[in-house]
Parts: sequence; structure tokens; C-alpha cells
Amino acid sequence: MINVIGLGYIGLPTALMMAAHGVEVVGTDYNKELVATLNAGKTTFKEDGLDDLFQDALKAGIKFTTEYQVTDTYIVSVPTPYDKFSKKVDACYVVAAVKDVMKVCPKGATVVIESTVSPGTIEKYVRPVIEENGFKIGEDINLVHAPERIIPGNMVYELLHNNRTIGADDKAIGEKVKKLYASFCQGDIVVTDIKTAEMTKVVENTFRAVNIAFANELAKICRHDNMDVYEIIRICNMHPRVNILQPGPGVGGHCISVDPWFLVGDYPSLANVINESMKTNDSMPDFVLERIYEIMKEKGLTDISRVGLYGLTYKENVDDMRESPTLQLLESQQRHLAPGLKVYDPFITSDVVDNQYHSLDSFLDAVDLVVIMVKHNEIKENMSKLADKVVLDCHNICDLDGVYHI
Ligand code: SAJ
Repeated sequence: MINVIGLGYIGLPTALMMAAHGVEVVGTDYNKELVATLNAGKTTFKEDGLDDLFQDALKAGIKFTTEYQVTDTYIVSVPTPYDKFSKKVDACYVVAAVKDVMKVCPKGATVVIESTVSPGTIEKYVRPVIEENGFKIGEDINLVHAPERIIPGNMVYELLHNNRTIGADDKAIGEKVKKLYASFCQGDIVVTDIKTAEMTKVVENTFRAVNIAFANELAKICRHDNMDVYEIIRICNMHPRVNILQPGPGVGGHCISVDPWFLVGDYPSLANVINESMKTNDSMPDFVLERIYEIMKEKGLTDISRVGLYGLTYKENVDDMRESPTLQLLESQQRHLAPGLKVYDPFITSDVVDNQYHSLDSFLDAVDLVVIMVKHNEIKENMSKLADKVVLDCHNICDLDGVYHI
């Protein structure tokens, strides 16, 4: 039996996927409300295919509880934020979960850490917890790192199809855990050592953050000299060895905007490109705010409360607001200027900010300038409704005349 610890954005789909593929799974989370919701037959966030997977897993007998189980395999999938000051990974949730596992696990158990951590974190923080409990790693407890790699918005598909990395001290244990993931994963599964697996995951997300930062810097250069950044990137990407990502209003989510900081925190004098890239991405919400004021001036608009931000989530077609560029922009605007911007997001039904609307039409009635912060399908399908608005399109998705870009 597998005890999956942490039933959030990664732990829940992973637990469901294993259960739906014939593995006996119990999911544990310390959040009583979350466990009660799952036990009432409801999922806790929106994701393509998640509800069907949930039903399959329920039929297969998955259980949810707040209790840690006595079993031979644990998968720890809890958040790993970064410390805002040191920029280092904050492993407190991983450490707390492993401590709780140690209270119940029998000798011979395998503990798999799925949470993203910086290289050396498992050595520095997880191994001591196991040893302090009187277990000898490699003899009494097997320790493995199997970082997740799925993208929100396409999690179910990617869980099935992505390649994976398994890091273990002992190749045989790595192969054993590989078999467990191969119960559902159709991609290649590479077995390596723990530190390599830790570094690989962080490097993958850092590569993407640096690439997006490059696109964002190009957007600023092109804005300065009135060049079309999208056309320039499009043409450059026709070169067989160039693949530049897209500029945007900022980088959010719990991965690309977080993981690269781990390297800055751990290697402050070495991670220079990464540090500058993260600062560039973090500067984008303020850059959008400057653009709003420039455009208002150009168009003779004077009332900031007639400006609307479309989208609150960190990216399109998800309901996740972690590190959202829109929230960063609102915070910045309230700090420096009079508040008043209107906001709407079809995925956010509860009230989370001031001046929030709950239907596209009433939001559009209340504004003259619309800023497309998130490229949800809803706005793509309703672009004609923006015909009489001033539009600042931060994603280059609007083909109406006279649209402004970042
Ligand atoms: N973004 C841009 N320009 C782009 C692409 C994205 O500005 O060209 C922005 C998005 O709008 C968003 C942010 O970057 O605010 C991050 O979005 P994302 O779609 O790049 O990534 P996440 O955070 O949803 O998921 C990533 C995935 N990584 C990659 O695609 C390389 C996923 O595979 C990882 O497993 C996941 O992080 C994770 O858990 O680490």
C-alpha cells in the first residue's frame, strides 16, 4: 500500500492516478477540511480530467484521511516555498511530513520525496530526521527523490506521458520505485542519484524562467524603440536553433517563479544570470502598470477606476492564483497610487480583491480600458466584445484594430 502525504496540486492527482492503475493508495493530509471535501466526493481544484480520474480512483478504493499509515511506501508531496529573505528553499513542510512518517513507518519502508527541493536539501534536512529516529538509511529506510514535472492545466495527460527522474542512493531501490511509477507513467523513467535528481528538476524550471525573462527583456527593448517584439520572436524562432518563449505581464505559479530562487539562495555569487532573470520577471507587473498610465495619457483617459484587469489567476484556464502577476500589480498599485482598478476572472468565483466582478458583461460595462492579464479561453472566444474598448493585450491574442501591447 502507498501512503501519499500531501493532497494538493501534485499529491492528489498522483494518488488518484496510482489508485486508478491498480495500486492500493491511502492519501493523507493534515488539512481536515480538504480531507472532508474529498471524502464527500468532491475534488478541491479544477483541472482537465481530474473529476473523471477521481471517480476511477474512488471505484478502485482510494481512501483519504488525516492519519499517517503503517505501510512500506510513502510518497511525500508537500509544498516547498522559498524564504523571501535568504531565497533558499524552505524545507519545513517536507521535514515535518518526514518526521510524522518516522513515527509510524516500519523498518524496510521506502520514503519517496516528490516535492521540488534544491540540490543537497535531502542530504541536509531529510537524512538527519530519519537518522535521529534511530533508522539507518539504506538498511532500515530507503530514501528516494522523484520530483514531479507536470504542468497545471494538463496535469492528467502529463502524469501519464511525461518522462520522469528517480534519484536513489541504491540503484536497486531506484529500479523498485521506477516500477511503481511505471504502473501508470508511459514516459521514460531515468534512475540517477538523489542530488542529480534534485538539481535536474530545479534546472528545468530555471531554464524556462530565464527564457521567459529573455523574452520580457526583449519586450522592454522593443517598447523603448517601437519595434514589434512578437514579430521579432516569431521570425527568430524560425531559425532551427532558436526557441524564445513569450513575453507576458509577469511570471506566476508555484514553480517557475519560485524554484530558480533556490539556486540564487544557495549559490549567490554564482547564479548571476538567474538572479537578474528573476528580477526581470518580477518587474513585469510594474511595467504593465506603467503602460496603463502611458496609454491612459495617450487616450485622454483620466479615471483609473474605469480601467479593468482581465484575469486573476497566474495563467490561463486554471483556478490557481499563487504568485499571480495580477495580484502583484494590484499590490503595487495600492502601494504607490490610488486604488480603484476593476478586476474580473471567470475562474475565481469568490471575492478575493476589491472591485471584483463576477460576469464578463458587467465587468466590461464598468471599464473603458481592458488589460488582458490572462489569456483564458473565455476572452479569446469573446474578443468582439472588446471592440469599443481601449485594449492593452499583454499576450498578443487580440486581433482588433488599435490594440496596445506591453
Ligand atoms: N509564461 C510566460 N511566457 C511564456 C510561458 C509562460 O510569461 O512563454 C508565464 C505564465 O503566464 C505563468 C508562468 O510563466 O505566469 C508559469 O507558467 P508555465 O506554464 O510556464 O509553468 P507552470 O508553473 O504552470 O508549470 C511548470 C511546468 N514547467 C514547464 O513547463 C517547463 C511544469 O512542467 C512543471 O512540472 C511545473 O512548473 C512544476 O511543478 O515545477
